[in-house]
This record gives sequence, structure tokens and C-alpha cells, in this order.
Amino acid sequence: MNNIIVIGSTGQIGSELTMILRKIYSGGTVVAGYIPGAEPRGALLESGPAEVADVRDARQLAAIVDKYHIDTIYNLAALLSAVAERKPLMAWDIQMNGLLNILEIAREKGCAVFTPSSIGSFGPETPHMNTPQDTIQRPTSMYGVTKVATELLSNYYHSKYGLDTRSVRFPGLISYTTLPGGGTTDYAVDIYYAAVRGEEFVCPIAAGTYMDMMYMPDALRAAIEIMEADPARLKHRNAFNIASMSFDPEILACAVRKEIPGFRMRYEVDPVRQAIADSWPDKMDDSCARQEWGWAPQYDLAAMTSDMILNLKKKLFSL
Ligand code: VAH
Repeated sequence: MNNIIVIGSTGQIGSELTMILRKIYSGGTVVAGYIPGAEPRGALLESGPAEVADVRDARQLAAIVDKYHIDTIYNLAALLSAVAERKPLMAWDIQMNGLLNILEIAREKGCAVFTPSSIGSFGPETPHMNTPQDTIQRPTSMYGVTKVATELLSNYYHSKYGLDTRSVRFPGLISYTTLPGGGTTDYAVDIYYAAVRGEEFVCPIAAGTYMDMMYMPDALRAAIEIMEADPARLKHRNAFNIASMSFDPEILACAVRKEIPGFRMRYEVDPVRQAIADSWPDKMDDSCARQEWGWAPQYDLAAMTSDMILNLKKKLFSL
């Protein structure tokens, strides 16, 4: 990788991934792709080039790839699960028509492509415990439908045209930097903000609802390591299960209370997000990622909680 574009560079993953890629690949170019209304600011804007890059505008994307001699495309453009249920047609347009534009441009210009999948690509019939790498995927959300289709289309472009497409199935991602945008797992971010502010947290996901979760530093490292992996070792491509921790709201609240003893939580279950969460795995088996490209998480729940609370205190109270 040398000249990279991050499409969706101001989102939950993109805002941090762009900065890390610019540090690692300082000899090359890392373009921050964004859409009007979600402009890069601060260090993200000042540390490298930025271009309007709407995945639904193939001409615009192709011009950027030519201008910067892009060799790798991180395609992070997506509506997250709960938003996608409110706007299913827009989600399909961005996630599928946009992906087709990207794959066609990459095929013509020889770019590698990373388009994340998710635990959302699984459905009620998928084994919930130790979810296998290769298993039934019949998601019941529009977000999940687009993620399974993303995996299949990305694999198709690899097998038919030899395109270098690779990806991972992200768990719910937790970060203190950029707020998430309407996901089912976002309660696991919101809880930390409420705890640090000394507020009671109203949890939209029911006790006993286990989901795979991951701290953002591990997720960012996975997105980079998969693209740097030796292609000869890869038996899979789109997309690898990657896991680090699995918990329900009660376990998370207990971890928060160890750092903030007075923390209080009550439940007001959101039926839309609860139905989505119930259809997702409890815990994935990520042995293929470990064997084929050396995946290994570095953060557990205690380490993540300590780091989240420390950094949110700095962010919210300028400590
Ligand atoms: C969501 N955070 O909840 C995203 C993610 C694995 C979940 O795709 O929609």
C-alpha cells in the first residue's frame, strides 16, 4: 500500500483509520474521502489531502484514483444497522451501487479494496456461539443483507477478475474519538459517556444480550494487517471473522462500576435494535484470521474500559 483513499474518512472508523494510515504510510498519500455535510476538520483536514468522494458518483471516484495514483481503496461508506432499517433504499444504494462503482474502478485501475463486513452479516439461523468462518448467513436486517452481498460481490471480483479484495467482519466497535452513527452496538459506547458525566445510563439493549465487541485500536490494526498480509496465505478473503470480547449490558456495566463505583443503569429496550441484536451472534470463532494472517486482539474488557474512561475524562473535561 502506498497511495490510499479512505472513503467515509469522517465516520467512526474512517476518522481514526485515516490518521493511522497517514502515520504508517507517510511516504505515500492518504486521501480523506468525504461527502458534503461531513467535511473533515482539524488534524484530519490539516494532515493530508481531502476530496469529495461519494460512492454513488463513479466519475468523481475514478478522477480521484487517477489524480493520486491510488493503489488501495478503504470503502467505509455505509449506513449502520439501525439507520439502515429507517432508510433501507438509501442503505442499498450506498452499500451496493456504491460498492459496484468501487469494484469496477478498482478492476480497471488495479486497486486493492477493503470493504468491511460485520457480525451483522449473520442471521437467526447462524450458530450464535463460536460462529464459524463459513456458515449460514441469512440476516434479517437491510444492513445485514448489504453486508452478505458485499462479501459475495467482493469475492466474485476476486475470483473472476483477480481483484485484490479482502475484509473482516467487525464486531461492535467502541471508541472515544468519534461518536458512532446509529448502530445496534452503540449502547456500548454511549454507556461510557453517561458514566463519565455521572449520569444514569438508559440501556436500549436487554440484559443477557451478548454480542461480539472490539476496541477501536484493535479494529484499526486488523483493517491494516489484513491488507498487508501475504496473499499466498489467504484461504479466505471476504470476510474474516475477527473477535476480541463478548459481553452483555450487565457485564459491561459491572466493568464500568469497577472504575466508577456510583455508576447507575436502567433499561428501556428499543425493539428495533433489540430485534437486530437478537439475530446476531453472541461470539464468533476467529481461528481462520489467526491462522491465515496472524490476527490477535490486544485489548480485553478491563483494558478497554480503563482506557475509554481515562480518555473520555480528558475529552469531556479537558483534564
Ligand atoms: C452497528 N456498530 O451496530 C455497527 C456494526 C457490528 C455492528 O455493524 O450497526
